[in-house]
Amino acid sequence: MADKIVILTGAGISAESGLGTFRDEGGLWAQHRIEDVATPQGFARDPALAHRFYNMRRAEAAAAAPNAAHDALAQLQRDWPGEVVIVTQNVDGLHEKAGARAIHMHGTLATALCAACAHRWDSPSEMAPGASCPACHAPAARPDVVWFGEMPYHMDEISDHLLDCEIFAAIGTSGQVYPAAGFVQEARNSGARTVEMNLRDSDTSHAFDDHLVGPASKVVPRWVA
Ligand code: BV8
Repeated sequence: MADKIVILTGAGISAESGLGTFRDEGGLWAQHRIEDVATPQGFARDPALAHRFYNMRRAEAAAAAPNAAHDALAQLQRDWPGEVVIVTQNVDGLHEKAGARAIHMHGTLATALCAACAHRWDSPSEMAPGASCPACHAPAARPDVVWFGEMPYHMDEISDHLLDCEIFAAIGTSGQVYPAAGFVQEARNSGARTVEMNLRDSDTSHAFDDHLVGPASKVVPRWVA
């Protein structure tokens, strides 16, 4: 039986597609306060500011193309004889653009969410405060992304995958945001071999068996080959 592979991706896999990361030099969190744009409290306080932040990121993601790292993971999902599960913290949709399937634990810019009835629909390119839900008509539309203090999506499914994988890879993530940063330890506890692919050490590098250092567009295709 071929090994089951679980791959966690973060903003670094999309950096070479031109999308900003969060914590690198000049990253998104250097330009915007997390408290203002990526928390429920910030959204309640100033929804126009939060919508501007996500409208900008939605436009950039729509214009971005997958890079060789996304393509290599899509090819791995097609060619590997065992199961390949991609869990992404990214909301940019580039895994799908490359033809891969991914579990979006932090949501996605492509859908809007009704905070009143939890209805989801294809997000307009620009969202504005007070936009109403097409299902319940409450003025409660918000970006369908998981903010700090909110429970990431699909956690039970992800935990099940981590319990029975033989290989766990983390690509382009700083290992600073939980619960994603804790996945490597869950995989190790299940006996998986773990590999980190990043430009530099992350906060969880100590927990990985192997390290492939370099840009994702170079390192990931080599790992997949
Ligand atoms: C929750 C929104 C609980 C969407 C984001 C312990 C356990 C559980 C929770 C916590 C905990 N300790 C603290 C918490 C709370 C908090 C947290 O983790 N805080 C941190 C800051 C300490 N976690 C939460 O609030 C989470 N929720 O736990 O809820 C709960 C329980 C019950 C009921 C209700 C709630 C929610 C976390 C999700 C927050 N949402 N974003 C969006 O705007 O995109 S987080 C944000 O950070 C993004 O989603 C992003 O994906 C994520 C992680 O960042 P990275 O992807 O790693 O990006 P980063 O810039 O940091 O790093 C880039 C990396 O790439 C670097 O390492 C760099 O070297 C590398 N790189 C760069 N270029 C390249 C490259 N690598 C390769 N090639 C390149 N070219």
